[in-house]
Amino acid sequence: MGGIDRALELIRSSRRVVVMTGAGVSAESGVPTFRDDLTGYWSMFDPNDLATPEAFDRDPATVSRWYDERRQRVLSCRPNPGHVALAAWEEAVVGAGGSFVLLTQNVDRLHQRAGSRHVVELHGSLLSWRCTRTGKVREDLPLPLPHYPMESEAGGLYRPGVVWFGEMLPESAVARAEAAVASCDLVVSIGTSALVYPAAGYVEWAVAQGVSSLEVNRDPTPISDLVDVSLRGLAGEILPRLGAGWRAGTG
Ligand code: BV8
Repeated sequence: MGGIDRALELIRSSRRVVVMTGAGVSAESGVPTFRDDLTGYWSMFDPNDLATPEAFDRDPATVSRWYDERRQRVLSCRPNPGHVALAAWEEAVVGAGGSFVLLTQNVDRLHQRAGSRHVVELHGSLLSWRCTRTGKVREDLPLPLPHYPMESEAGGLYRPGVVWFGEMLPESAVARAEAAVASCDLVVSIGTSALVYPAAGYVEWAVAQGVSSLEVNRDPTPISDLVDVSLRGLAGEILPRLGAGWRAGTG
């Protein structure tokens, strides 16, 4: 039986779904990924230069500009068929009395713009900026920022509202992710290199619990041999096929 058919079998018999997405699910929307040679952000910058609290302390202007440019870019991108298929899948599962939690490492908000409602942003969002003095979060800062870095009303600076390397994930996100993984009957990893923790650990934990597991990714990853079915290909092409087959199965 082909991979898609086996994947559909797992999907049709699931009622408590956890999906984990990474940059690959937004690639077809024009949002560069992190570790792909051609488009990866990291190929243009050294992550230690930009995605760490030390980098912001050392050079807040450069880091603020990089994140503001990414914020402007994602606001000009649109959800792709992969995002839309995930939102439709969630609606169908929840409508049938099941549960569906979308854990995302992405900071682009495209899942929410596609209609996904049960989204847990493990690494924050490019649209959020947080005051370094008060911790107050704002999503309404001018686009682009008037200057880099932007001072806050409290006399601090506005830093990107994302989780940097070496920073803890938001407690609320961790709590929601752990609760979802502990009670799921299907875990699906989509468009992620499965290298960043603790996000990658949630999928490994679910697999270790023995729940059904599926991966949709363009390239092989460290979990490709761990999951029940690993589909090689583009999220924007495979997810709509899974969605159509799943809906047919529930007819
Ligand atoms: C933490 C937000 C506890 C910012 C990101 C040393 C010191 C400190 C920490 C560590 C350390 N060593 C290890 C760690 C832990 C570290 C970690 O895991 N490092 C890895 C690299 C080894 N983790 C952390 O630091 C986390 N915090 O551990 O706190 C702690 C506290 C103090 C001290 C120690 C520990 C915080 C991690 C969060 C970091 N923030 N982003 C920003 O966006 O700038 S991570 C960043 O990577 C993005 O969020 C991204 O989502 C994430 C993962 O990348 P992917 O999404 O998977 O993207 P990638 O490009 O890698 O892969 C894309 C995939 O898609 C590819 O496989 C490709 O084949 C596929 N693809 C491409 N196109 C398509 C496709 N698939 C389908 N369709 C397509 N069209």
